[in-house]
Amino acid sequence: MADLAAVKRALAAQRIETPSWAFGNSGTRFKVFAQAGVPRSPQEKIADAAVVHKFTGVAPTVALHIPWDKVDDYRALGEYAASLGIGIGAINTNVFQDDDYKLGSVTNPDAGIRRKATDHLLEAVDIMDATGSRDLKLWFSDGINYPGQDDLRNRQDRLAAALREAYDRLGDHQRILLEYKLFEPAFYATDVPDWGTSYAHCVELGEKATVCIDTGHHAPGTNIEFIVAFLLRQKRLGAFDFNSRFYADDDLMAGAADPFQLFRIMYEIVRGDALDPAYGINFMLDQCHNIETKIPAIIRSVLNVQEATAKALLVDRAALTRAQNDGNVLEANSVLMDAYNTDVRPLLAEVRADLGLDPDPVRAYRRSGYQERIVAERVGGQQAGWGA
Ligand code: LRH
Ligand code: MN
Ligand code: MN
Repeated sequence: MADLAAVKRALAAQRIETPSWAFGNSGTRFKVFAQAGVPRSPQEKIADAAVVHKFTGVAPTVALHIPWDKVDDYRALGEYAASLGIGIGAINTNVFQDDDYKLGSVTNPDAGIRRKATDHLLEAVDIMDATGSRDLKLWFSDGINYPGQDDLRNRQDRLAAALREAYDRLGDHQRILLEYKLFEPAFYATDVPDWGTSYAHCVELGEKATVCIDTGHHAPGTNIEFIVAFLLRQKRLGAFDFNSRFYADDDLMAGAADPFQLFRIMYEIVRGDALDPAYGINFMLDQCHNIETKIPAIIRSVLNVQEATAKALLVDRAALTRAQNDGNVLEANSVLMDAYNTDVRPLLAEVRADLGLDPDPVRAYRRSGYQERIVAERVGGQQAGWGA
């Protein structure tokens, strides 16, 4: 049996980071459905993130995306967040929305464009310095659509050179999170397509470079928990972008499409003693809420991650090890499934009550009147950044 008091302590200490862009209007390339009450500024996104933290108690940081969250004074933005009780999380770079980047950003054959893209990475570190952020999150849309379009290997060299510059600019407490994605917007070959490529670049860079796993960025059927186990063993797992997918990079609510997968991932995290914030993994959400109301959907996503984590913590690890060592296949599998099939909602309600929170954060949000207030006050909400 798992130690219940220890499970509750771990759940109360868990941290999940929200993405500023999830609060803004978003959509597919076919249509952006505008919602009433969405933020008109980075400050209003931060205010909404603070509300998610207020009701969940476990989401005290918000990731920014630059230039979507561009302001004149980043120090003041960090102070504003602090005044609302939250911190600035990962700074996400954006080298994918400029005409110059049609053939790539840091891997572009044109040295001038590579310079511009690399300068953006360095600017992001300046923003980290001003806001107190620890994590430089890098995702490159770079890749090619046609065989022969560019030299695959030269592109790796150009990527390595840009990463080196960004890495050398980091302060002691700062680090790079290098995200991979199999395809889209490039379709034939992506320059950082998988965890192995990201991992190899991180090893080449040094200890402050780690891999970010976006759960929506794999081929269908990929065993993501294996990647988690492997990277933890190598001490190179730095972060998650949690979201759900049915088909491609769907960016639906974490834990909605496949809660069992999220449980299997969180089990490897627990098994690797990597849940504690002191270990340093940034458990972020990276999702869009195109048709559902955003703030309650983000709260729901935080609860889904908590539920998967609670089930992972409930696995009877002694019984599991025994069954594994005995070669008892069915028993080992049922030990894991027993934990997965436990209804952990009452346990999480207790954890929240102990923290002085409402046991049902979505209902508490709905009762709070915040949604009605922002709908009345905010006119002309900002788009998250793409899909126009
Ligand atoms: C790319 C991605 C990456 C971006 C975000 C908006 O698909 O997952 O993390 O920064 O979406
Ligand atoms: Mn992502
Ligand atoms: Mn994505």
